[in-house]
Amino acid sequence: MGSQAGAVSFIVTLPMKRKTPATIFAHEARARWRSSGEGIWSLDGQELDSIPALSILTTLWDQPRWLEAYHLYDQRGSDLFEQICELPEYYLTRTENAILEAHAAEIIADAPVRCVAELGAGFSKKTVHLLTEQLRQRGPSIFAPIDVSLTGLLASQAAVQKSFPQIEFHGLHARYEEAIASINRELPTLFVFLGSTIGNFNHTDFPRFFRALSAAMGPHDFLLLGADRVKPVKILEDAYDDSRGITAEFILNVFRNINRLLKSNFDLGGMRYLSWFNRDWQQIEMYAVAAESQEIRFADLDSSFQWRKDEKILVEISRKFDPQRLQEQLCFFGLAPVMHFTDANEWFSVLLFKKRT
Ligand code: AVJ
Repeated sequence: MGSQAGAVSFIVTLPMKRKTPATIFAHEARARWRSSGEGIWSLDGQELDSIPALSILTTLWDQPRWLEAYHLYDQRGSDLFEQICELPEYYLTRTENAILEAHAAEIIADAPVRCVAELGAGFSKKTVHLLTEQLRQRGPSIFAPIDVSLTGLLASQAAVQKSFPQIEFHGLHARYEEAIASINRELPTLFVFLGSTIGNFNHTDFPRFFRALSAAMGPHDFLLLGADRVKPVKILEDAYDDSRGITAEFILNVFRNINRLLKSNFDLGGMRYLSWFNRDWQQIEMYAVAAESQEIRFADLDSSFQWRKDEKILVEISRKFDPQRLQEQLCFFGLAPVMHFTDANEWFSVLLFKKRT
């Protein structure tokens, strides 16, 4: 009886499985995702935009006042960040790209997977190196970028489908942790988290993120992590205070975005940008400072605060790492170091880990 029932369900589900391209999702998770167009998936009942008000007010009322980094990336912020990546002082993007270009073949050879899942930022030159090698070494594969920006996913999709028609594209429109938890653990996957975005995570976010990631990873999964390194302070500080003032514009733009989201009245002319390397915390801290006292009102929320002259709001942190320590730390989360790649100056590290079983 048992085997007969098994045979019947096999016959029934096989054609359905063919029609559903999403072997990328774990069986239990599949029902929670709905298609938002060909190749793009959204988590059901997810209102990605309902949280900003709460998140912004909570951290602005903290002492010192601060903001979560993801508010930086509205359309203008994303454009400004693209410009930062091209700045002579901002060595991160081009250094990481050179490392990946030089070592993509080795990375892919060391990580035998069928799927590349990229956290954030969609599709760039860096990802191209990995997908090119994945296709060359393994043939048709899956690429699954995870991003809260639908625009970013659509741009990524257009680029991937054009350059890599043999790669199956599944854009996951969700927060990292929710998307990661839905990916099929039996599908060997290389999680890719580049650009030293990990540097934005504070000391609470960091363990929370790696605990969630490691718990979601299956026995055949790998993690490729890009991390900016501790180095002479002058190099670090220049990278976050460029001579053209693009970084300042990027950081202060967060208040333009908040004004739009919450109908507030931050005066961008009445503030300035300030940043430095905090040696104790090994992080660049990026602040907005009030040039004179401003009363900040949130029209729809019936609340306000006095932003005093010279008071700072911490808009972003960018932590700098020591790769050996990072490897030791990730061991505590069940991630075993496989490879470490760096540049000739040892300014940036790309680290490959395997989920320990
Ligand atoms: C996107 C978080 C990696 O920290 O270097 C660049 C953001 N902020 N310049 C970084 C950023 C100001 C960037 N990350």
